[in-house]
Amino acid sequence: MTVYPAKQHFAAVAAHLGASSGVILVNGGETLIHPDSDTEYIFHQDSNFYYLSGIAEPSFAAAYDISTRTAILFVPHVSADEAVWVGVPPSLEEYRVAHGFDAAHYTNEVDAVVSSLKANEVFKLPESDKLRKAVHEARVFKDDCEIAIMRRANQISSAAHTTLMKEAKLGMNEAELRGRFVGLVLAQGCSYEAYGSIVAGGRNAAVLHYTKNNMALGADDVVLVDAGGTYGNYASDITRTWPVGPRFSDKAREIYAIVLDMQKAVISACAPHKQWEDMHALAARVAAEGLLRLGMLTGDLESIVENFVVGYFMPHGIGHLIGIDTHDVGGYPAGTERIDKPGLRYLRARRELLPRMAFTVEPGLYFVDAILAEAKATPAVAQHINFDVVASYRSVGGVRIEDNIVITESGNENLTSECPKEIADIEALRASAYNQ
Ligand SMILES: [Mn+2]
Repeated sequence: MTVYPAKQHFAAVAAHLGASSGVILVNGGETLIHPDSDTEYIFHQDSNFYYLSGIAEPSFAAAYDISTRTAILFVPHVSADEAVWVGVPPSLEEYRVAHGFDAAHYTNEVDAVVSSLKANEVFKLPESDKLRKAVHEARVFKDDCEIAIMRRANQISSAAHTTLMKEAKLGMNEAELRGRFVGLVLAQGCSYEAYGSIVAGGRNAAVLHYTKNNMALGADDVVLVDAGGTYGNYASDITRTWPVGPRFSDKAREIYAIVLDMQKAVISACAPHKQWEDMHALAARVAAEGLLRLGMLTGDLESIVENFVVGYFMPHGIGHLIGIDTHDVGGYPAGTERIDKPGLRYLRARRELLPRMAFTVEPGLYFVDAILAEAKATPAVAQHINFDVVASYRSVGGVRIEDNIVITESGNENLTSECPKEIADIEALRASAYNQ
């Protein structure tokens, strides 16, 4: 069994802290109880603590002596009474070895052990902003072990998406698809869905964070499925959009083809030293070219780009960092501001792409009535939009295609390459759903 490289992660954090001595002390998450009940919320480990310990259970702590590079794990004591309910836990030594620590103690010894280290400074979470920034920066760069876990999270989630495409039929409820997806990823070892899945048929896809997931799928609809499993505490975040029937309608196919072009252009461009906001701009340019061909946009391409017209059809950013959290930390390093322009305003990262960063690439085009009304009321934007043509595509709702990539020395690795997205592959799967 591979040991999660918690100790190397402490060393990476110490390097980002720029400290040659002192102690890092972090507490894990605690179990939360629903108000006035004895029912627990499903436990999610504190992400910073998981990164530094590889421990997914509640009530632990961990410390690291920077100068001696000693990692110490603190384990909650389980009484004989409690063991009746939760089982007999591993011993201190078993925990120490399994998680690659140098020493292990019970949590009631934290203060005594830390003071015995006679540190000139104790950096502690959640109190120390300096430590938090260092942990976040370390988490941006995934090591081989983390990338291997993320590969598996994405394989499992890709397979589940493929199964939905193979099985879903007209008249099924969005809830059935969500339930099937969650069942498939749990059966393959995921601990939970990485975020509230979005299963949005037809016009529901025009609600960006649609989570009702409770309507029947209609014959002419495309369905947008944004779902991923969390495996080994690392998230997967995949979106596929496909026809409920065996084939895309002409209108849906045209929009899908443009979104696929946007995504391929961005994935081809993602490489060290590119800027993430430039990836967003590239997607917007490819979309503008495609929508010009459809006659949905009119006029000069450069003017369309300068007026952020595509931002009214893709109101979200091109993607985000991903890791332990779906929207992972570190998107805006200190001193980086958001860009207040349509589409760019919600960009979840602004930074230079470097090897070992993991991103989602998730272009989309949507027909959101409220945003289109705003476009109509903005002359510099409205001059470039043929609203009659827009109306003829309104029933498509929205299309998004989302993959997960890791930046490499020479470009990137697509972790979701096993999840079909070519029109011919999707239609073959959809046809097979109706030929059983
Ligand atoms: Mn995403």
